[in-house]
Amino acid sequence: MLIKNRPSWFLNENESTPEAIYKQRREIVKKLGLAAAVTPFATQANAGLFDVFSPAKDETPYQDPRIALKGIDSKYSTQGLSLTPEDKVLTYNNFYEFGTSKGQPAELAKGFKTDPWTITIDGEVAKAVTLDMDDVMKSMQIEERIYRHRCVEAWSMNVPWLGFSLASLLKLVQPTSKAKYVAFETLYDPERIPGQSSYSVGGGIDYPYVEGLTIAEAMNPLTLMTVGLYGKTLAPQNGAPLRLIVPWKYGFKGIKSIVKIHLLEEQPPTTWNKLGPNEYGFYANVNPNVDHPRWSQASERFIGEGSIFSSRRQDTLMFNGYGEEVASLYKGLDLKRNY
Ligand SMILES: Nc1nc2c(c(=O)[nH]1)N[C@H]1C(S)=C(S)[C@@H](COP(=O)(O)O)O[C@H]1N2
Ligand SMILES: [Mo]
Repeated sequence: MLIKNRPSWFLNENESTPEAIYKQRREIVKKLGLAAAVTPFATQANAGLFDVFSPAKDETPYQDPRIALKGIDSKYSTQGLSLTPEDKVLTYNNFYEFGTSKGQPAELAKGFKTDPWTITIDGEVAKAVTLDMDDVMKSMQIEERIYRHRCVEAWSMNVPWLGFSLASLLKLVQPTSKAKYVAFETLYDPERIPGQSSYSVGGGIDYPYVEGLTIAEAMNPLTLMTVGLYGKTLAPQNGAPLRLIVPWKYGFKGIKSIVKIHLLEEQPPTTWNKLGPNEYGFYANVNPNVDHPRWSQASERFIGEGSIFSSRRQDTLMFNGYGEEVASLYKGLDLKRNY
């Protein structure tokens, strides 16, 4: 469900630090004479309670920050698979900086300002640059690419993204011959991103979230710098204003809200690999034959129409169905070892 209006527990932007949220909750708990055994952050279960007793409601209607965006059709779009409904793409998210449970990022990222925004591209390049996101939007040819989106948690979607190839952006900076890898970094701003200052929201991950690709993966035409979905610019919970989509890899490679792109000679560290090196590799290519230690990757729950809990299962495809375009990148590489 896409919640159009702010829930009553959602604070004004200038108050929305984790401390402020926590203090407001504590105040309410005190007023009610309730025991303090209430979690500091609203969950779906207790939101109703606070709805009833919340003293001052913010009556300003919530303004959807997304704006209309068109893209030209792409030959790379998925054929013959229905789309995941927009409301599911907007609410069934992983963006741990805004909460570790599904539905939480859509709420906690509301009001997250992504304008102005700059992206720095530097390292092994002839021309390092800092680009204004507005200029990126004006200068890049936006395409619509319908891609399969497969999370390592064994669910999948089919999403009409809008974006441009990473290769077209990297050409601007002219990578040097030493540029063997590309590293990406999410914005680090604990004052605006609750999970970066609160363990209970962000799961205690070492932020900023970082990801990486080999230069060949980065230059593959499928690799998409994504700025929108479903005919609009990205919502904050989907990684506004700019995120990566690498459709043949597990979703965690698709780093959100990027501010830095650094080209380098050595393989860069990546967030999930640092957290669990035997569970999450650097490559993270979708592969039905290589199971995650805790679950099988042979099939996936496709998030479509109807309840998430009754999603149908479908077989997982090698390289998520993009083998024709990318299998040659991994010739001679042992994909069981290099998961
Ligand atoms: N910065 C950041 N990027 C992130 C994540 C995250 O927690 N933080 N989660 C990843 C995971 S696990 C997935 S599956 C996708 C989910 O993207 P979506 O919510 O737009 O579907 O984002 C990826 N990018
Ligand atoms: Mo994921």
